[in-house]
Amino acid sequence: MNSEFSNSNILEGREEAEYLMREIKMGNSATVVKMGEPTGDIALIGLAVMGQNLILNMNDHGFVVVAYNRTTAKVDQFLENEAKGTKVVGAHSLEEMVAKLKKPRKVMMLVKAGSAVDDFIAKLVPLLEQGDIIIDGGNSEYQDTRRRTKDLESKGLLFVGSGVSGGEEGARYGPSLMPGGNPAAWPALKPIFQSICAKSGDEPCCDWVGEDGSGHFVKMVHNGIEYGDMQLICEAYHLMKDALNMDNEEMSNSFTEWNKGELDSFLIEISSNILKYKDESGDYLLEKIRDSAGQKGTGKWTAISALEYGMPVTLIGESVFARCLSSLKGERERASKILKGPEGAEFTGEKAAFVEDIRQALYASKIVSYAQGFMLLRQAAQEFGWNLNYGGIALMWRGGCIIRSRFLGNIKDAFDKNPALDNLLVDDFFRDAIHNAQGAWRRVVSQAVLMGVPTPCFSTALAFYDGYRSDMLPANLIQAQRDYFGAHTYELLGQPGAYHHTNWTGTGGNVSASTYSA
Ligand code: NBP
Repeated sequence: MNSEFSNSNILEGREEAEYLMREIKMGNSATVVKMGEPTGDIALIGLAVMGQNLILNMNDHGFVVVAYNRTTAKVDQFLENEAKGTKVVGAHSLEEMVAKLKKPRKVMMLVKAGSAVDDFIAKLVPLLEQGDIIIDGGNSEYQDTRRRTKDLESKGLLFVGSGVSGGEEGARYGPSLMPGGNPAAWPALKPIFQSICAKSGDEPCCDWVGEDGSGHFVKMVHNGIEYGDMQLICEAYHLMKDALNMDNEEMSNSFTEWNKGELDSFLIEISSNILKYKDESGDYLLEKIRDSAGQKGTGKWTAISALEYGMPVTLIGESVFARCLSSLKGERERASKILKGPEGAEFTGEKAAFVEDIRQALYASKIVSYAQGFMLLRQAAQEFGWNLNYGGIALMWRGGCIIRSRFLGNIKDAFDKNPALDNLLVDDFFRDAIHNAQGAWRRVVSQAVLMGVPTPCFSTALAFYDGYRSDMLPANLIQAQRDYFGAHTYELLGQPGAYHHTNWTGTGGNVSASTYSA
């Protein structure tokens, strides 16, 4: 069947005409449009789960969306099913799609990250005019977004790379949106993005993030933090199960309780539900799931960026490695028959008190993780000259996305109080929170070590905290060693910037290596 003359197309044309007649009858001059003129507020390319749901969300908020997909049969399917009875307009070619858009044209892609995005951009460029906007809402790598923003700017087009978080449900009813790129695009996008996004109270969980790749960088760090949050919850579960021998109902109840306080968050809520979920045979499903974690790469990208920009984002790094270790299932099974843990280590304290200790350890570790995530954002902003609004970013994550939590409201407050805050840990609220939790945190990490229960993220967070609060670390010895074996030089306390070399053995020369810092 020639799709140009499909039933859905006729239906769509009729619905469009009826819609326009209704608008004309309403007599609202702002909404009256002439027949034949383009009516599309925005086009959306990519009719998979995210694209379809975002279109329906935009439609609910009164925007006319032109829907397009590489496999055009999906346009017809969408119009005949999910989009039936809506104002959504279909297009079967990019030319048709562009012709249906009001100016400046806004074209959003929700397609697989990578070459698909570049292919669509290449096809769109000849069809668009100066000032038109292309938005990539997929999980693209931020360096790609930097390149695309620059490239399209040279062609007079405005490019935006927007993080979209919240999965299917978020896309449908309110995602967290993190747009960055060419700032000239924001005034035209703002009314659409801020009406379809999640809200925290009355405030939209979407604001302009910053220049070129910053939107996708912020989304990447969001995903890294998500890895960290998930691993912290897993460590709490592991301790409850193996150190305290709690059953799934008890663990679920603890998580439900935790969700009423400082840890109130989407991930704690779903973990509580998962723990008590039973399958058809009446068994807890969780305990039957293979303990080998998957990953798609955004946690790894965050850890790589942390290494690249020299920021100690240790908790996200550990959470990625914890997934890697979990995936060595066969090797672990073999090792478990060879390698022993501590003999007869049993928990002898008071169970309820230790559950509360675990809650506090989780809270303190989570504060460290977010502090590290914001350190990475600050460093990237410096690296690329982005003007990031850190309080605004906390608000963007406050609702709609996977890491949404009450706690992000406290982070926003901290940056509102002091936008130039050095580190979240030194904010009064978080300083006091860590001071209150640190006794419990240390007990949990010690107990875990004694019992042989691995808690890589609780432990690394505590080690970071102890390192960050130390005015003196043993790096003086590293500097001495480097100078001893490689004449790499060292600075003296109180004299930064002046480099010295010592002939430590009396047999080396006095020539030093060129200085560098890493
Ligand atoms: P997918 O990531 O599965 O992508 C499906 C879409 O990409 C379809 O429209 C498909 O067209 C198109 N596509 C592919 Br695949 N290869 C293409 C190519 N070479 N050229 C042109 N189009 C191509 O869909 P999704 O899960 O809805 O995700 C969309 C984007 O949003 C992705 O970047 C994803 O990482 C991101 N994201 C997803 C989620 C989530 O929860 N799923 C959350 C947040 C962000 P076709 O129909 O013709 O094959």
